[in-house]
Amino acid sequence: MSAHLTTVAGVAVNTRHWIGGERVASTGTFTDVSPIDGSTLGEIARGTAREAAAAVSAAKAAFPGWAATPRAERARILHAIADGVDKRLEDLAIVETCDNGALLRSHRRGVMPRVAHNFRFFADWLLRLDHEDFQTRGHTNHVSWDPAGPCVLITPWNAPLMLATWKVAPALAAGDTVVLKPAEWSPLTASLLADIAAEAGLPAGVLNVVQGYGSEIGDALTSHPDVRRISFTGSVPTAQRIAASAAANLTPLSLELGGKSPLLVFADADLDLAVDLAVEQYDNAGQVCLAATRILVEDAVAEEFTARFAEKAARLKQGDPRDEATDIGPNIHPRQVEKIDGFVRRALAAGARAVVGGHRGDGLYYAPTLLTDVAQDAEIVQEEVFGPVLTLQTFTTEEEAVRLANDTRFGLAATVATGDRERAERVTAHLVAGTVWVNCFFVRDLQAPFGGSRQSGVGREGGTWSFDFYCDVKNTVTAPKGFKDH
Ligand code: TXE
Repeated sequence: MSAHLTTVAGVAVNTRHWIGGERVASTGTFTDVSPIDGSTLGEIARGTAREAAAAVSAAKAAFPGWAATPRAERARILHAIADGVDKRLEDLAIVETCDNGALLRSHRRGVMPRVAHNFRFFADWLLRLDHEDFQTRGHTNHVSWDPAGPCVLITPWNAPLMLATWKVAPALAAGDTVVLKPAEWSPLTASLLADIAAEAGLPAGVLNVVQGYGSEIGDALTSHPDVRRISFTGSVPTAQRIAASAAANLTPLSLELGGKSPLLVFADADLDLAVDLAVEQYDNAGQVCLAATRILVEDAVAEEFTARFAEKAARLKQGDPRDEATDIGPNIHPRQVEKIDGFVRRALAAGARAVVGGHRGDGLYYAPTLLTDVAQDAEIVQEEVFGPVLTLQTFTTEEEAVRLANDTRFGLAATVATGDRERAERVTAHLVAGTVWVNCFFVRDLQAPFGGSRQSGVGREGGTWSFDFYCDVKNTVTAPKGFKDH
């Protein structure tokens, strides 16, 4: 096997960057390790400012051609990419599972079909995108959605290809060109995407993929004057660094950051449903930005809720994510497990009680954990853990529930479990969150706006909101006079 290919579960993956339609090496590499068993998956090109500049330059060179490509043709190529994702669904699913430890069954049945859908959805939306012209004192206003230019897309490891394509698809649909920088803990499926896009006929330089540590290659991408948009999903401190770096050129930013979302359980709720919603928060070993990690339960049902929750959580099967029967896989990285455990240790030392779990398991597995007896201002209630760790607090009134729910620096999502429709309307009206679910969780249409309030983010993604971001929206006002043919 050639030095720039690695084989993961029988699938060949190129470990180099993809720049201007060529595979490009760096002088250095970094080791990509599987969270399942610590095995080495590959030596990946370790990007530097040099490859960052080359990728932006390739994206800049490809931009005029792609921007001028008729919409129908752009849409056709995006559909071909979606077909390519479908064709390689099994490869993508197993490689992603080996790389980030999330469940193979979710990748097969939920995540990878959704990746294909990302391309189809934005291709179709592109063809519908147009404002009606309107008149102002006989003058015609024509609003157009012009491609903006090269975009830098920086993505995390918790749902690597899903979150990358959520940005790549609308950017390409808009007529922009892309430099994608996947997370160093899960670099592989982005490389497969480059292969799929090339096979689908995407011209060279329209999609570029650079690998490496954010701390080493990030700044050269985000401070580059030829970059017209930066979209980032990740942590608040990294977002702050990116915003500072982008400030030099005032490059527009879309930031999708962390959360500490609440699940409000009222005494009038269907308790079975509420327990199901709460246990669902352990999905992806708790590495979900939207996860409702703060469970707020009305006093009257707190005891019963907690008992039912503990019973259901005990039935979750933790183990190898490649096994179809597994419910919870490992966390991504030793550093992340240390971080999770640190949060739990400090919470227990401060007087919290572990009703469920509260300790590490073997390797990178962390026991699903529920902590009670936590104060509202405690670190464990205020900070994102990004592991299978939930807290439970109680409330007596609706006002108190809303106050607790809103009392963090985040505002990504909130979930309400109640049997009373009027209460649902009252409570949801007061919640500070980009997405609010009532008696459900994680139902997400690509047409809907997605993003966070407060420190959970800047901007919204999805449907029109994505095109608003990736396009330069232009209004052309034409007078009814002055033309020779008038
Ligand atoms: O994230 P980073 P980390 C949260 C979660 C987690 C914590 C730390 O709480 O525990 O963040 O995770 C790139 N310039 N979320 O440290 O650093 C990096 O290479 C440009 C929530 O892994 O934000 C990767 O591609 N880029 C979240 C990406 O940023 C830089 C998902 C995300 O990594 C960079 C992930 C720089 N200076 C973590 N430094 C969510 N919202 O879903 C790093 N990167």
